[in-house]
Amino acid sequence: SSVVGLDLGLHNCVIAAAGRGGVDVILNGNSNRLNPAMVNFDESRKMGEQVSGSMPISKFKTTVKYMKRLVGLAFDDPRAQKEMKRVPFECFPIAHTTGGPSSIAVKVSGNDGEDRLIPIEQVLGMVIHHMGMIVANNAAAKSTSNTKDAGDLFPQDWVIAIPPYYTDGQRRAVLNGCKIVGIGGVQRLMHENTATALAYGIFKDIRKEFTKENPTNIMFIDIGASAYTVTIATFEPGKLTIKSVNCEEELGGRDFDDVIANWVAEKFVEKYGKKLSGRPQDKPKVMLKILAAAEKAKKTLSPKGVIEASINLECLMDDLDFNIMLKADEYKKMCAPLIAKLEGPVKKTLAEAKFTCVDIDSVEIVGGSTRIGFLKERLSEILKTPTMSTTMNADEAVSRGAALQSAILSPRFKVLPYEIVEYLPLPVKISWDEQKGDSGEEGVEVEGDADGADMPTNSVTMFSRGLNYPIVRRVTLRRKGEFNVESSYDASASECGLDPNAAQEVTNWTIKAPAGEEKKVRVNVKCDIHGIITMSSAQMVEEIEEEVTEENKGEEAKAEGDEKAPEEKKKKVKRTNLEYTESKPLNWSDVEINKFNEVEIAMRNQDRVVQETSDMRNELESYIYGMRDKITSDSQLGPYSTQAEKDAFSKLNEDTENWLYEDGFDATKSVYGAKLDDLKKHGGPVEKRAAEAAARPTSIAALKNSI
Ligand code: ATP
Ligand code: K
Ligand code: MG
Repeated sequence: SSVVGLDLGLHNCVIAAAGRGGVDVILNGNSNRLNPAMVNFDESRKMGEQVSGSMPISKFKTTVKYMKRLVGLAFDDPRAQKEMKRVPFECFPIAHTTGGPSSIAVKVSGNDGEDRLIPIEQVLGMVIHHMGMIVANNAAAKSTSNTKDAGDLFPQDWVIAIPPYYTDGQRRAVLNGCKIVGIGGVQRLMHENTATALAYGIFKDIRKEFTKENPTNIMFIDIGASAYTVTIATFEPGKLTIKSVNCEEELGGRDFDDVIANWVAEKFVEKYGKKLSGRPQDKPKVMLKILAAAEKAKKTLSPKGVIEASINLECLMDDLDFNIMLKADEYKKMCAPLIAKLEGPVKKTLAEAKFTCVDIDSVEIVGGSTRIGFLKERLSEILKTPTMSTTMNADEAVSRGAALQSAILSPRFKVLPYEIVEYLPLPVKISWDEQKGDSGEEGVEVEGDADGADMPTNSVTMFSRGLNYPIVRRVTLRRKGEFNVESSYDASASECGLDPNAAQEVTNWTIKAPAGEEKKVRVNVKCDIHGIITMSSAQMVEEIEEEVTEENKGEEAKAEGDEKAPEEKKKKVKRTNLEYTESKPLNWSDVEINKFNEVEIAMRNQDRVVQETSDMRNELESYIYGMRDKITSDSQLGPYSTQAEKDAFSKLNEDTENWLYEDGFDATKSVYGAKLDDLKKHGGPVEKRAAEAAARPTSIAALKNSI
């Protein structure tokens, strides 16, 4: 199927496809649903579950992860700096041709031997593309026509789930990552929590489980690898409304791993202190080994009733082994500061929805870390409800919901209409150059219910927290010549841990009004379907006393916004679109995106060469093994060649086998192909004779039957 939804997790990516039979999570080549969000840039590129076993530890310098928390941030951003401390590979600043703050990049070595920086968005894009290939390969394997190339089955319509806390810059970064790898069909960046709500509601809606009189209120709780999200959604027939959502970006599975890992490191030092050549904390590989063991112990301790977990680390450091028991109650005690973070978002979300616990019909939990027993217990306490409901599959809900949204939006699908009322988490302010004449109502008019009451005259909170989107709003200014309008986050966004003054979050538009007399200019700003703030249009509005012609009417209807045409008799409103340019720090230009795309295509070709070489090598190897005994065996090829032929074939077969493990270990595809052809020159004719002989008795039997 070509309509997909992607859960782009910090640790795990899950992809679901919409088809005639409903929505299915697509299994990767190893028949698993969860795909590690990692790319290894060693000799050849490996992605998702190809980065397996101990590779993330043994090759930590070339294994890139945590893209979700690095894209769209300036290198110097405190959030980025914090995240970079968590990753064992090196990050570099990468400049933009337009100047401004640098983005984040990683270094990879190309097959030309040159090192180059690639932006972290591109690495995110690689994972997204890899997920698309899982769907394509799956479809190719199922396809009955064997002419289908997996590439032709690459998904066309995408909905990609993102955290609601993502800023404008982070949202743009995901789309840029997609563009770099050549994915154009992103219909929507959808909030993960909204995807979960849709996955929960749509089938119940079809079964008519919701009523208009008595809407159903559900609280969704997602605890993943990095973040904790609390949402309240209300369901009525044909419609879901996000009432409120709050996130704690610093609470997820990895924080529990850290707690255990730090404890292990301390105990290790306690035991071996003087013998150690340094602190385990300062050795990435040692810490990564401890972290892997910590995650394992954490999972062991999740179910209620388990009292301890053993942690066994062989040759951890300086050839010393380390084995220790972690008691469940001690673990819980160590996690107290993390557990304490659960309450805030629940309270805030209830308050914003104007609900109390009793209004909530059910609490649904998703995300890998909701398996931690004491988190469920604490949530039950906070919510005064004995059970957390697990109606949905904890790992699949987000991808399924995204695939459903993709089907709703896709022209390729006929789905019953379903309304989703979104909730914009971060309030957006629009401001403009001050200019003489801005005083009072005449200079500035803000339409819609934008909240401009107690704002300075040159700015307004245009998109407030909780607004549904996509939506267009506008401000009307009197202007001549060039002027600037800016979007940025409102000061109250700092409550969500965001620096509203961060340069990278500001989008600037330069609008070109005609010189001369001041004119009324309508600046239409859009919060688009992805939650990205863009300029919809800037229009000069003139009142002209003129007959209204049919042609003019058409123009009128095309104008954007939700305004009604002013009803003035014989006065015609003329709107002229003005030119404008947009500038946004960290947003790559088309030229830059094309340049990265070229690098991407080269890497992909290189991957293909590596794959085809390994396939050819395998083919040669299995031919050699297949023939080894067959050549001489009396029950197989033996009777169909002379002794001289047998000797020659056997010798070449043996020589090729030896070559394969010595000089031929690293050969090219064409060399392997040539070796295979040489062998087949011997094997082919013999096999043909054998096949003819095998066919003879049946032909005679068939002949007899037909007489
Ligand atoms: P995020 O939503 O924060 O971006 P994600 O979607 O990648 O992250 P999930 O796939 O929902 O995260 O969950 C992964 C996390 O769940 C990991 O930290 C993992 O250790 C944890 N996890 C998985 N199974 C268990 C378990 N049985 N007990 C405790 N934790 C678990
Ligand atoms: K996930
Ligand atoms: Mg998740």
